[in-house]
Amino acid sequence: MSKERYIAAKQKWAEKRVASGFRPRAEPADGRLPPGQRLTEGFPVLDLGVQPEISLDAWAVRVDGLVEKPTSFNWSQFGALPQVEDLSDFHCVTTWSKYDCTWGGVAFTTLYEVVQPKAEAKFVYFTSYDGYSTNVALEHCLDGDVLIATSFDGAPVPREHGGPARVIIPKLYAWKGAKFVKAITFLAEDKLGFWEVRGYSNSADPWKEERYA
Ligand SMILES: Nc1nc2c(c(=O)[nH]1)N[C@H]1C(S)=C(S)[C@@H](COP(=O)(O)O)O[C@H]1N2
Ligand SMILES: [Mo]
Repeated sequence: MSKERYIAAKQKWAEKRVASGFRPRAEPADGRLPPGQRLTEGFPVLDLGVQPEISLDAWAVRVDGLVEKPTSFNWSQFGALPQVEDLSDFHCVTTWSKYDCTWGGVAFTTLYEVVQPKAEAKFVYFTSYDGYSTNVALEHCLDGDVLIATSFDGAPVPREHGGPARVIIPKLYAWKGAKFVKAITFLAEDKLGFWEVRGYSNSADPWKEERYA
């Protein structure tokens, strides 16, 4: 499917499900699987039809916006930051969930400490090398399990899953985690990202089944 048709189809899906009276379910399917999700053993790939190839030499992530110290990290600078690992479950809005993903990389809170956001900063806008974007309230980014991941299950994040580096926000639907991340921008006002302007929820809490806006 072409990129435009895929995007249009996914947007239409959100619109149709809203029009047909989709209502969030209150109760999780079990203690671990959020409502309306089913478990997958594999690891599906969701992208816009482009998997940008970024060599580690050319790679950088910029952290900017309302911060005291805007900083751009190249690959070796990023690798020199404190590294953490986190085990989490992964929930995609298209109803699949994957348990027990081990992500390694730099905690969002580490970048936060380096760039020193100003008091007005309340939202974060992520931009990716494939043109993708997504937005998250700062308070959700400050959870200890939010990472800019460079490894998955002990190996470099494969290109199709967003390498060299991708954002992981386990408590939100996975579209809030930008693959191929290129810039992280602190904002005073919220600014909707790629899927958020196309009918997907801004808050994206899988436990409240916040799929659509
Ligand atoms: N840059 C970028 N990040 C992205 C996407 C994308 O198309 N481009 N898709 C999002 C969606 S909808 C999901 S479900 C997850 C999928 O991650 P995966 O391909 O590793 O399963 O990445 C999210 N981050
Ligand atoms: Mo998704």
